[in-house]
Amino acid sequence: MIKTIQTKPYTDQKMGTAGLRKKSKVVMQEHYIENFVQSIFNVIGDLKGKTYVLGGDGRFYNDIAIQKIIKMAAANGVSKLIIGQNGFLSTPASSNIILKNKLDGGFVLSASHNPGGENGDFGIKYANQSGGQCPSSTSDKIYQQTLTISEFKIDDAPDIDLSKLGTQTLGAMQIEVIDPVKDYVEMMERIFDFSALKKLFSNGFTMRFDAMNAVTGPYAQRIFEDILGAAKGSVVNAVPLPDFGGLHPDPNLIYAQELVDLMFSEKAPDFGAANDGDGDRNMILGKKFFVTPSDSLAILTDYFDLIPAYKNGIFGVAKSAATSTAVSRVAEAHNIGYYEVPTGWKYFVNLMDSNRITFCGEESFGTGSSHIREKDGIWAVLFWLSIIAATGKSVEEITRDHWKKYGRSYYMRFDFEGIDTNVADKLMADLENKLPSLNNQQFGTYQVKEAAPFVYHDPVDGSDTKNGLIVKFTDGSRIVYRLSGTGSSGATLRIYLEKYDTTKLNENPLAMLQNLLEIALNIAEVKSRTGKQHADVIT
Ligand code: G16
Repeated sequence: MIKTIQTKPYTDQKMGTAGLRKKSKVVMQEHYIENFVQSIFNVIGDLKGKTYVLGGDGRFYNDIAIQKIIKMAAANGVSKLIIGQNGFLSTPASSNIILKNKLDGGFVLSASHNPGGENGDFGIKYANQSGGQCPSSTSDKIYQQTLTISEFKIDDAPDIDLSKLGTQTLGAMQIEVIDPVKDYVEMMERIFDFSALKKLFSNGFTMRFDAMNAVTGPYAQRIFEDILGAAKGSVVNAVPLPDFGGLHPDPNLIYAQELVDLMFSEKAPDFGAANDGDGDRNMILGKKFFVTPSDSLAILTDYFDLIPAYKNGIFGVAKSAATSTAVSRVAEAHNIGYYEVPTGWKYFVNLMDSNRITFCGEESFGTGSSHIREKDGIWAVLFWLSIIAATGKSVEEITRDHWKKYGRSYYMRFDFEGIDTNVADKLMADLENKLPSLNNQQFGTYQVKEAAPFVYHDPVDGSDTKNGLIVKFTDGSRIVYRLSGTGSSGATLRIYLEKYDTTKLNENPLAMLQNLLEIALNIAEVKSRTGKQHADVIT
């Protein structure tokens, strides 16, 4: 029976960089999910004939939220839902299902790399028919709906059994429960040369993949161990758990501690990688060696012709403004298109759809290609393994060769977390006002070339987006300031530093960037305004 339930609006349902992200306890409030989902349905309008994919990273509340969405979809007239078995689907797998089946969109229940559990975070990413997350023009409309919503529709049915594969119905709506891994594996087999990768492992190559108790465990075990022949146990933390077993599934040097410790020990395997909660982020490590995501994007782009799916050429490459400029030099060398967009994978979608780019990536441990419209953690790992298989070189050798060829962008990010939002907003506003006065100023050996907000004009839909403040110096060094859009409470100030060098290739990044860091902190008055003497997280 379809019920119409009265509700009151929440005022905090604005999507951030990637969907809605909140503390689990916020999302557990009465009608919170219902309000948000009904607002999306209201903006879409007529749902008759429409099919959506639905799944999540298995975090706490995934099981409850998914049942609510199923019953609301049925009550609102959706024709069909395709759902990952037991409610699991990684973000890249979900994007693939949308594109492969030409669906109208989908929902991924995840707060990505944020911790899970009752005291952790929960989130919903909403994708449209592009396979990527909806553009800001749509999320703005959804936010307006959430502010005025007064009722939602829901089917009063018992919970749907999502453990069995196959088709069932709820009222007039079809529900197809699918293997969350199968289509994704088939896609990877089409992109990469699996026989070359099998040979790599049969020759004794060793790896450790840390799924961080999140969604990629089953994908990674199937691909790396079952199909490619990596030793059993190469994939660790492989069972998705509601609280990620207490891990913070953010694949970086701080949170992927277990993997980092192993890779920097004498027992390190040849290769190490980790993915985040919903499987779109990746970290790449060699023996005692870390590859920055910015370098990773540049290196993958340089080796595009080793991969069967790209060997006939790629259109171009894009990065977020905060990401280092390493890939720009590769784009120039290969004479391919090069774009800089605001932070947020959704800004790459138009460039991919219009064949302007094939590859894209971000400093925040995201790399991907136009095979889908989300970043893809396992894709990045398979790409690296393919380069290793083809060149016979280690991760470190591949990266050092790259620096020799193109020079090195020393790059680091400093995060100041848990700042009062008013303090953070004021810091950014005052800094923006100050930028014009910085032009041509000298700071030690650094001279400012240009200081301005980053404004992106989308060449496809003509929209303009302002995101972050950039100070560029005459030697090519850069400071980028922006506030994170993925947190669930308070504000996080991110400061990104880059210094390019063609001769000093083996220095300590922190030593290379120390002066720039002091300049960045002083310009923005970070210490006096936030009370913080040091960054909370450095990557
Ligand atoms: C999301 C977006 C990315 C973005 C990242 C960091 O990633 O999809 O495009 O780079 O957030 O955003 P922020 O710096 O605003 O916190 P994910 O993996 O969280 O979906």
